[in-house]
Amino acid sequence: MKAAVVRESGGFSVEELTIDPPKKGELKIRMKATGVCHSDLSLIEGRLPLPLPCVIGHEGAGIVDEVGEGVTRFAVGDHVVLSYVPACGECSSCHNHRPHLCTSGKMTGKMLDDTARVHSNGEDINVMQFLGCMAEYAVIPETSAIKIEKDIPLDKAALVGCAVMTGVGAAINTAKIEPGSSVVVFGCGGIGLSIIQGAKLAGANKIIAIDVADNKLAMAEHFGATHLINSERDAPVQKIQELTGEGADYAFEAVGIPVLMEQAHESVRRGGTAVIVGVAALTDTVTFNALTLAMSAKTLKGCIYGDANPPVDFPRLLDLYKAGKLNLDDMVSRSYSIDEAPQAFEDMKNNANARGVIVY
Ligand code: CXF
Ligand code: ZN
Repeated sequence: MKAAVVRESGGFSVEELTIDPPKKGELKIRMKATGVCHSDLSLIEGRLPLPLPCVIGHEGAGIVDEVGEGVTRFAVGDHVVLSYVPACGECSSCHNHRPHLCTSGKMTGKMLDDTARVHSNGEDINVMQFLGCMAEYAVIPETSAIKIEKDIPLDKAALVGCAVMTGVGAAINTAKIEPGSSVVVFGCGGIGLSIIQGAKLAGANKIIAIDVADNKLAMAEHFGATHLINSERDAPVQKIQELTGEGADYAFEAVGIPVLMEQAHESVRRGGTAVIVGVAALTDTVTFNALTLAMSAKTLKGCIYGDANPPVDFPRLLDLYKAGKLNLDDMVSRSYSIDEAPQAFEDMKNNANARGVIVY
């Protein structure tokens, strides 16, 4: 099969690899679509420390091609969206309906039994997040698959596996935005645009989008932003104060840049909530004024995977899509073949797409 592989930090290439059949409790998925996410780029550029060589891709949808021993919940031909956190079902996070926080799967690039399914001339190749789904096939734990209805286009469904779940979930599950709220979103990539959609769904009144790229701001407006700030032209915190009076009710950082995290915290009113969604580098730190932290009574929340409960939330988001309330169609602004994956990442670096998607 063809797959996008990082062998040394700084680049990747599309290679011909072999993949084993699924073992006990695993599925082999024929991939139909894989979203191109900044976290893939972080892995390529070495900011996300995962053992190499590694197949990238963690936002995908496909069709079950083969089921491993003991699998009863899936059959060949089922359509699935992949979750990038396999949930064990037994730890306290899973028991507390917070499977996105399950840590049973270690980030070694191997499968849950600590062995590899993907190989290159006998050499083991790791996979990102138990998926490595920027490839024609992926063997994954069955707990990483969520069955979906067959009438949903898989290139749209794929986005629910990361960007859309993370962004809409940050707005609805993490922040629990109330109708009439004022909301600020720093960064209008796939996640930021999904936060905007989530804020709109939640009935926010003002949705202020911030980015350095005017075409991203135009996309933000298309998905529901009511006010746009180009942070290269205007000082965002000051502008937000002008637009909201005392600061926003909610601010979201969706880039992974420390200074934007500080600005998000500064942008909310006393008692407001700043949610950090962007994935920064392991070595980054943020600074907050120690007195203001207490005196402003603001809530600062981290958010991973939009506080998703994938078996419940993925179908819920796709129902909203089918009802015309969540716009996934315009989120996919360009499709690429797997051979065009390098171009897809170049386009992402140039802010060209809402989301680029590899299709097979
Ligand atoms: C990331 C979080 C860190 C591991 C890879 C996936 N989430 C979104 O892109
Ligand atoms: Zn992602």
